[in-house]
Amino acid sequence: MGTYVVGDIHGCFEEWISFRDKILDIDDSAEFIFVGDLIDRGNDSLKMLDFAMKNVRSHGQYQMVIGNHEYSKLRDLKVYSLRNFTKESIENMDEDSKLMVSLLDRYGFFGSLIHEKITSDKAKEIYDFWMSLSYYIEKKINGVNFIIAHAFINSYCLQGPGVLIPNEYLDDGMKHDIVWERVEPEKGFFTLKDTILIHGHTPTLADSFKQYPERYGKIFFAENRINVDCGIVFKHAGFKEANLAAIRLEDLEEFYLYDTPRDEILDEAKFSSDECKNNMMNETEFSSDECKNNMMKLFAR
Ligand SMILES: [Mn+2]
Repeated sequence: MGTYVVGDIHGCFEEWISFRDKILDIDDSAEFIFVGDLIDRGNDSLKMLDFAMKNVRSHGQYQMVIGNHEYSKLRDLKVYSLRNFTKESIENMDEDSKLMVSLLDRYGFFGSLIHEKITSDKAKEIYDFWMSLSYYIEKKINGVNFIIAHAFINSYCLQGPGVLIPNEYLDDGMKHDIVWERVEPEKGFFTLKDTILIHGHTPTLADSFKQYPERYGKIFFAENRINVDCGIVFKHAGFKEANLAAIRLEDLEEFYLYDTPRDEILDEAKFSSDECKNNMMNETEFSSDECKNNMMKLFAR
């Protein structure tokens, strides 16, 4: 039985179900932990949200930490839940009011609440679900300490050496930064040096990853940090390398929805010659694969 930490899904519900079934085929008691950002950008945010609300439990087969796309909607969702919207009142809403609600966020989430006639009572359930989520989950597996969070956890979230402030005592600034922070691809998880941080948030399709073509669109290992966001939703925007990925905590085995051979991807001339030149001039010492090998040694201790 394995623990699979799954990258950002962003409304790609069908891809998620295919990926889950692919993993369950080889491990029928698999446990899944989402790194957050289940909604927005993709077409099926509400379906994905519905799946999460039905299945995610704090110690269940499906677990989850909150992402910035959930976090940033909390306040407006609370307002929505207090407006006493019913199916009837939404049906009778004038177009201007619908537009005002749909403009609450730039990804169309609130627009789809109106479109699907989501009542205030239902919105309150969504709000309560998101409020119940942790900002980080700690796991100790085979003697290795893991922390799962959406983006990063800075040192000011420590309450003492090697000890993070418990979820319920994090302040709003800390919560904001845990779901939003972006650090350079190579940076380790300096906050807790003896712990591996597993996170999403910055797809490994981002420009900053182009200098590591062998890991472009794949799970990225940096010292004691693992980025599992392979940007599945950007498949719909023409990124051939976009993928849905999970890492198995028991042995750091990588799992992908699409097992595209690397040569095929790299042959696509994704990288301009200018970029190639920059890469050659960089002559960086950094190797993500070497980072992975070093992390694997932790299991042998
Ligand atoms: Mn994010």
